Amino acid sequence: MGSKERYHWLAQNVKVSGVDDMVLLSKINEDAITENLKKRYMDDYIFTYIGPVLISVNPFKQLPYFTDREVELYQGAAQYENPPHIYALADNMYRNMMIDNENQCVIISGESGAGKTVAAKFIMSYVSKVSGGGDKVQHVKDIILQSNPLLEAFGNAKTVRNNNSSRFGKYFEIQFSRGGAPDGGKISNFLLEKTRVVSQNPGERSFHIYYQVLVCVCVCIYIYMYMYIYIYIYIYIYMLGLSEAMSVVGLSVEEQDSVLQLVAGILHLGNISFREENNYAVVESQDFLAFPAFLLGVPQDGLCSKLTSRMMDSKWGGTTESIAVTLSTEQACFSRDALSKALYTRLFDFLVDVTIQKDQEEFNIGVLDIYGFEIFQRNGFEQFCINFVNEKLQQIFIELTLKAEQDEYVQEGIQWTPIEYFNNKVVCDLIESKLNPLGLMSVLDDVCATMHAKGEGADQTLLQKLQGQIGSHEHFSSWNKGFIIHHYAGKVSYDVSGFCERNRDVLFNDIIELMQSSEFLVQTLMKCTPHYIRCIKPNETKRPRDWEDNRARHQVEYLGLRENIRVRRAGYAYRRAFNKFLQRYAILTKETWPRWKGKERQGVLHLLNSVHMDQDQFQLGKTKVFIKAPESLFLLEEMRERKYNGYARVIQKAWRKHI
Ligand code: AOV
Ligand code: MG
Repeated sequence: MGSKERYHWLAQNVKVSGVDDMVLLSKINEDAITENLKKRYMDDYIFTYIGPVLISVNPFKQLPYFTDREVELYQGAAQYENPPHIYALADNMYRNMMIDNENQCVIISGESGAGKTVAAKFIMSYVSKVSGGGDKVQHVKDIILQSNPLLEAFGNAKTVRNNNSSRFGKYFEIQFSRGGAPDGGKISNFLLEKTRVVSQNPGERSFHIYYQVLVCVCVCIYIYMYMYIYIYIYIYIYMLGLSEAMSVVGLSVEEQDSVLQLVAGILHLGNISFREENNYAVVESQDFLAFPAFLLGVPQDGLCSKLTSRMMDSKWGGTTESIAVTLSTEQACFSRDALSKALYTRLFDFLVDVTIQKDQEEFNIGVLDIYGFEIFQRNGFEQFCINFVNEKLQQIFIELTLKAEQDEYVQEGIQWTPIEYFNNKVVCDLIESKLNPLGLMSVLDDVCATMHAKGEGADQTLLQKLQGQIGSHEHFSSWNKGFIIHHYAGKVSYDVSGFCERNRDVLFNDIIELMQSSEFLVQTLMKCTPHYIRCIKPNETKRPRDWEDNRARHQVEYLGLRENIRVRRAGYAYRRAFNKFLQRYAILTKETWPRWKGKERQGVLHLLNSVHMDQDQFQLGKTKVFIKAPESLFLLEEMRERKYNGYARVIQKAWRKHI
């Protein structure tokens, strides 16, 4: 679409509703920000900018502006040309990657049900629509898009806050060739909420795949009863499109069969119950044992003894022997659940391990979509882990935007009035510190290492130790069932019961994984040019056009939007190293084209003076040029384009004469 058509389209379709970029608000306080978002939301504009940061409010309904027409509209367009849109952000990432040869990533944050996963899908579909073609590329695109429904079936579930809630964190990397065609990809998942396999809070459900298989089993039984035909489970799943998704990511028909058989096996494991006989656990009904044993492909008696006994080393004289120790009913239930969780986690890891990774990486775009901050009536160990990951993400946002931005001004010697903001590092330290004073995780690990986690009172000991060691911390307090953490997003009361047992269960896997992944987060994210989408959930009813002012304002507060706007407004929208800036705009003056011969800093100054940029619009730091308003930069871009077009015409003319 040319700029004329674009203008025409916009004039017809866009009505002014609040401000597009909240940097332009006349008053910067939480009320004004919330009011602006509300005004736009009520007019069906869910996207708003704070400079390069995109704010997205969940509309809870399909909006008409995600068609191919918009894909075309936003492709290659400058940010100010069109209304704010997630496609503009996606396009910006793709173009930055191509022009600056830098990896890009987008961090999507917001509480549970705010629209993170939907946003991640929009980004992936946009990038796949605007990037190159060809058979191999199409295959990679198919995998990228089809992995979504597959992972959602196995990793998402209905919770009180979101009917399709992600119960795992995901970092999706799309790899590109130098020409910009996607030719590889990689998914890293972390901290699947595996306890959901065996227990759920009231009003919640297990992973979607369970119910899909259950319905399928019912269909099979029905068909079997009427003796029409014997039917495989996956035929029903095929109807759901899951089979196609599995095929695209490279699973053979046999593997698909095994995956579903395993899910059914885990499902049936849950039916095994125990009763007590002479103080020991025995399986209540052998009937319930046979089918899961068959589905999991293990002998029935083997499964039975695995569930009701445990091998222990015992020393006799000088030798060590392994003997089977019979379990109590409580222990047997625990081992049954542990088996279900372990099987499910492995299955999930297997599915996530979609390897279309290239040997040699050129460029990539990463999308981070995790489970959002959550506060339930009862908050257990799972919520604690989830909220901690969110706390870390907020920390990354602060590090990379508010702090880094201000640090850079200081480093570059730019004149600047610092802006106050709440740095949640203090809350992260409260949880993860390994030094004095020890953080909550270390205290928890200590208690688990020294006490039998399921033993009476381990959780109470934990609570006492926490009170003793971190009780005076300003973001910590206790209540009769546990402790309260004052997170960046609000106070959450955690019920301490089950903490030790669950921590132990995941201690050597998930927590280490979590710690590594949060390091990995930080490190991977630091290496690329980050972009941010801050999602806001406007209500708890999940209904469209329902705006709860207090909820929205609370999110505006804790996401730090006010500080974000203030830093942005006082600061410089654009910064580039002198050499990169010179390279890009060299064509604008004959002294800089094709190459400036003097010092780079002088070259930049010469260039900016030649185009008559206002003195108060820019500052030169030690290594970089800082430009205040995006409009000044757009002006430079336009001049550059005109020059190039002019040259192209001259060359064409000369060429025609020549032939
Ligand atoms: P989340 O990822 O942020 O929650 P989702 O992306 O799953 O939230 O969004 C929740 C629901 O809101 C979706 O299933 C859609 O019904 C609706 N929704 C969100 N964004 C849009 C949109 N742009 N257009 C239309 N409907 C939308 V969680 O994974 O629970 O943290 O853990
Ligand atoms: Mg999600």
